Amino acid sequence: MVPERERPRVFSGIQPTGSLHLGNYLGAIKRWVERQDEKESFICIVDLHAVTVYQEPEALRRGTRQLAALLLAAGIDPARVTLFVQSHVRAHAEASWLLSCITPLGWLERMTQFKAKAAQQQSVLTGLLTYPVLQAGDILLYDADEVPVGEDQKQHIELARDVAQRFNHLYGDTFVLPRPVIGEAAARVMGLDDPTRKMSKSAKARGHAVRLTDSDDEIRRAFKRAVTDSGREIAFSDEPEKAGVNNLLEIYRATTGRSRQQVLDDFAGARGYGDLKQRVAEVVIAAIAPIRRRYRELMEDAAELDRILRQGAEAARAEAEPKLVEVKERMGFEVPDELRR
Ligand code: ATP
Ligand code: LTN
Repeated sequence: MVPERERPRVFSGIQPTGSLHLGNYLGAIKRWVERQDEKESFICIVDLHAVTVYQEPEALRRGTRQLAALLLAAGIDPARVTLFVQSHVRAHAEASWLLSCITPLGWLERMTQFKAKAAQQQSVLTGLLTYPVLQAGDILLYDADEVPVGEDQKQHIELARDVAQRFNHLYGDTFVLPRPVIGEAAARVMGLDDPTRKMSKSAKARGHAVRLTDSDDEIRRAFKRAVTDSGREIAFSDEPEKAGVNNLLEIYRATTGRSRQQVLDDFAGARGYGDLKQRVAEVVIAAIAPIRRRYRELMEDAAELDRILRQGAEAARAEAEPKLVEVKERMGFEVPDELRR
């Protein structure tokens, strides 16, 4: 049955595939932190998604712990949010298989992320194609209403909704229909080296991203080198040639939480782009430096990190396992007692 809940449920995920950047922070994590009291939230480190592209085992292990520490450092509070690692909860992999059996191939072949990532590989792995089905399972197992993500994930959340609808139609009302919740500011932070491409963990070019673990000087340097244009006008704009300046203003707006007009007022007396870049760098440093410091402390305390992740996995299983039993029963599987809680 689809439950009625007082507090809407939020679910979101992030891959342990490299250092977090400003796009991940402004587009997703900062908003998860800001809303952790309003909603009942589940935040998942999606290691099963990460292996859709080969991960060196030691790097995956390290990346998973680093990501957990960074999320905590950024303000995710394990007393208020269920923070857990996807592979610690077996129901995710199992839900993915069941849902793949009701998902038309054509829906997956149409996904723009699949098309873009597949184009970069010589041999395309099956998991890269079925990635959004695993993601649908993540969300649907927790009856999540809202999925706060960056703009790039909108299509995947809509697919999860379509899969839920199809399941409900075939087997009766089982899943809540989720919707993407995309921030108004910084929904798509662009690369500093190329403001026509989204800032991404997997892009390795120097000066592309600002990482949450970068030093103050590295951040200053990255902004100093940021690509702009040959003009002087500091304004929000959709024009492709103004994409660099627009990106800097968006970063400033999302970091400070100020309105477009306030941002323009702040820069009314600015002396050209050099001044703009420097001031954007300073607000970003003010936001990131404390995260970097807390991250270092958390990485020192392995036992505490283990405790938090164990507690998160236990709380997640308590939700996901009964839901999976319900799904299997609806589909006609015999569910033995030992698989029930
Ligand atoms: P990759 O480039 O390796 O695919 P990624 O940088 O996109 O990784 P994810 O783990 O896929 O990172 O995304 C985590 C969250 O960050 C998602 O909600 C995603 O929408 C958001 N996000 C990622 N990049 C940006 C960006 N440039 N601007 C805004 N939000 C972003
Ligand atoms: N595909 C997402 C990560 C992700 C996710 C999820 C996001 C996996 N499962 C469930 C929201 C809800 C990404 O790459 N950002």
